[in-house]
Amino acid sequence: MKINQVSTASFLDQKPGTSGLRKKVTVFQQAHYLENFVQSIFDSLTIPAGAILVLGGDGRYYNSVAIQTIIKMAAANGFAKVMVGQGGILSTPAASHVIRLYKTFGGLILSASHNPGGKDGDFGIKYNVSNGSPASETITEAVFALSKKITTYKIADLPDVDLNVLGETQFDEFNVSVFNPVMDYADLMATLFDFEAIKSLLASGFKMKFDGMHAVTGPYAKEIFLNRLQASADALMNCDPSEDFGGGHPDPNLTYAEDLVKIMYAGAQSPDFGAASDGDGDRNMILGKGFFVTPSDSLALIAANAKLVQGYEGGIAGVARSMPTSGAVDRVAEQLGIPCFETPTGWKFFGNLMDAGKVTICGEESFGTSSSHVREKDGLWAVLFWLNILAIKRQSVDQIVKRHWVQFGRNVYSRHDYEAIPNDAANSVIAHIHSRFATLPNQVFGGHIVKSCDDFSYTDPIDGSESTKQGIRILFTDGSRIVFRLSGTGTEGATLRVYLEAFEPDSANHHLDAQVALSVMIEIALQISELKARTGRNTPTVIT
Ligand code: VG1
Ligand code: CO
Repeated sequence: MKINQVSTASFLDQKPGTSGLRKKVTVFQQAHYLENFVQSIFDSLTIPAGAILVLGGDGRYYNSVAIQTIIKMAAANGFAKVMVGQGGILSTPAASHVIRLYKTFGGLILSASHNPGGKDGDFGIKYNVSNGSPASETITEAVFALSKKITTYKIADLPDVDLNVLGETQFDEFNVSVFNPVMDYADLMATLFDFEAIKSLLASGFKMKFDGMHAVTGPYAKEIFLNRLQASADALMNCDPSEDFGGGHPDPNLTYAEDLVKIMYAGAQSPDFGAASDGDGDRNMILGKGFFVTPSDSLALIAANAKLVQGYEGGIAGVARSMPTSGAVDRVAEQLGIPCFETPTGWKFFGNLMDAGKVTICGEESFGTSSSHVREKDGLWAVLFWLNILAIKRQSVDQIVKRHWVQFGRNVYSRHDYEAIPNDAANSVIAHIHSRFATLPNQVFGGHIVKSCDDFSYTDPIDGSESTKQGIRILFTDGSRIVFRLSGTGTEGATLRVYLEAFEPDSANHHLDAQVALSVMIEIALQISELKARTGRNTPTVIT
């Protein structure tokens, strides 16, 4: 096997964000761009003899081109074997599972998640370590530092591997295995959930609709829902992956999953349960007939009902949520007498807590929920968890949520995103709020008194690493809260996220629409931030 050392010049923008490096496809298509980043990852590692690399992605445009390059670079950098999902397909949670199941060294996941795909869309790459978790900030910072001074990369002179044919190809000491990306994952789901109970729910006239959004979960959904749970074919929509996600935006929320939302809000004939997942299969949206479950409520409800589900019937050790996620799960943890951890945004902060056995279930307000069965968030897992709960409770989705609110109170919650605003404008909003930190406490806004404000920082309880500047929190004495944060996954300008939350113990008010119930909080957020004047935006791009 001939190994070439290729001279290259560094790019200065290869800084991984919340979840890996995400850029426009055209940026990744620049000569040496992908190679530089992959070599920087490999250079940050000590690769032992016999190391296996798991490789795959969400099937978006450039996926298979990148895979062929990475296979050759892995060979040149000392990996003994690359395991690649057939067709280059591997959902993010399935990749995490395969990394763990086969005790591999780690994996590269090619995805820009919920960002649009296609030639003019986004591409991305993320490194996961041997426990299946996204690399920590310590690693991603080391990779960024190396990427700024890289001068050569190593690539083996090998032919392309046919990614569509299952099986092994041997090149001297190096092996490429193309494996079925669906089966191990589906088998894992079958151990966690009562497939017989779900099967009888689906056979009882209960109607479900799952929207794969033309993204990676399609093949997984077909195997699990059609083959194993015997759902009828019309239970699935958009389950054939395409390189540009059917021209859509594979983000499962009320704005971008609008076809599913229409079906679920069509009145009496709507299905009983609707769900969708994102580009790489780690997000989920849960809907009932004419009813939207906020991700924060979904997390709380899953934790509260975990004992009903076979994989969790022994109880859960603890829960964790990202800081901007609502406090609904905190109330469940308190009642269950288990710890609840508050981490910065991004799944990489949950891995240590799970490895240490401190938490079983984790979630984020951004449509991410999962458990310690993998080290990523897991869209289909959440869908199956809901179906399992529904199969046992035999109540409607909205009944289950409303009863949960009666028991625990309702954390009314919404997130307003202002996408693709100029960086300067976004930074000026954040700087302006910072400048008010000293004077905000004790001020009264619309009857709400500011208790405190800060920039969230986190010390990992397991390894002691610190993460600062993780979002501005304005906390009020009545328990309501506003959070401002800049996105770390966008590829155009800046995205400013405003997270709004108020606690409503009184069930007489639980029927209120979140935007109505939070209207005062929304006004306060705009007033404190001067967002409209500073960004020129009068309305959010997306409300969830
Ligand atoms: C967003 C979400 C965050 C999530 C991240 C990756 O990050 O807010 O909760 O972990 O996306 O999800 P940001 O920095 O844009 O707010 V995925 O499904 O895009 O890998
Ligand atoms: Co995703």
